[in-house]
Amino acid sequence: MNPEHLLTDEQMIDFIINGYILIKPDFREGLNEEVCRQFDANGLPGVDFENDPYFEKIFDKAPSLHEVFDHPLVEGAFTSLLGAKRQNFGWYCHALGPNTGGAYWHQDDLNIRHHQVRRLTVMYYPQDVTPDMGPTYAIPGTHFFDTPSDQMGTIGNHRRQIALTVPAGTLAITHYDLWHSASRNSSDKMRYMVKLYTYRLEEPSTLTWNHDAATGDNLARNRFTHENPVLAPGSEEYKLRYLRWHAWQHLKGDSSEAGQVAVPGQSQTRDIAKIQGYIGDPRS
Ligand SMILES: O=C(O)CCC(=O)C(=O)O
Ligand SMILES: [Fe+2]
Repeated sequence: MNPEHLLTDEQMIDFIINGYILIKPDFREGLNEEVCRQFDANGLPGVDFENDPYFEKIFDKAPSLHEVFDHPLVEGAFTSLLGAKRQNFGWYCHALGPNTGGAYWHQDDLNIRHHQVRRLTVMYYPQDVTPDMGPTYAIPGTHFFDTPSDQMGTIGNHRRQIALTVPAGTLAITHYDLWHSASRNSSDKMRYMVKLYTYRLEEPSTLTWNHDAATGDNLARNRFTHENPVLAPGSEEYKLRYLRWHAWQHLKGDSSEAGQVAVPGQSQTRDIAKIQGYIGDPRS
């Protein structure tokens, strides 16, 4: 793997804080349009759990997707976040027809959540997504919340929600647990989004991104302390700071550094003194 294709500390920290990054590789001219044309012409794969449990037949319908997901920057981002050994566990095309679709906040799958970077949901948009085309919405920072699904479904607009109105060829690489929502396509165009689920097969033991040992930890510490994308109140913010730091240490292959606070539902011990030391405002 050419190190130039790996993510930087800034991008890794963005991912930990916000629960997503956007990348836009320099795909060859016409590749995005080709993917759309292939879906237009061939339709979507049918559901066949027995023979195609991960829905890989999507590649029969749109073979050009190979080129998208084999791009070195895509590979580099996946390697940075999940290490070299990964397993893909689902491929989907979300084709949202004109005047269809609705919105509700959710986290995918069962409520078995991880604050560490273990699973990704990757969303590739082969078209420019305009506000009327049913962009995916997300709320930065919500990947740390293990939220009862029935309660999330009752939440309407959130003051920090973002619409992924992105240019063609963008991939949103998101933490699997990020709150997100489809939205209504009120345009007269089909909106395509190709989604991949993928997870790490090995615990981190070596650095897998472009980490700068001289500056990385300080940058992480400062940003984890001061950024608050979801506008969590103080009583929640300190938890996020801890979880971010723990996720960072986990990626660095050294979870012991973070202190051993118990995360609800997990069997870790608690070292409050160390954590309080960390969450103290470094400006004071
Ligand atoms: O269609 C979208 O924009 C989002 C769909 C969704 O919730 C998902 O892919 O999990
Ligand atoms: Fe979803």
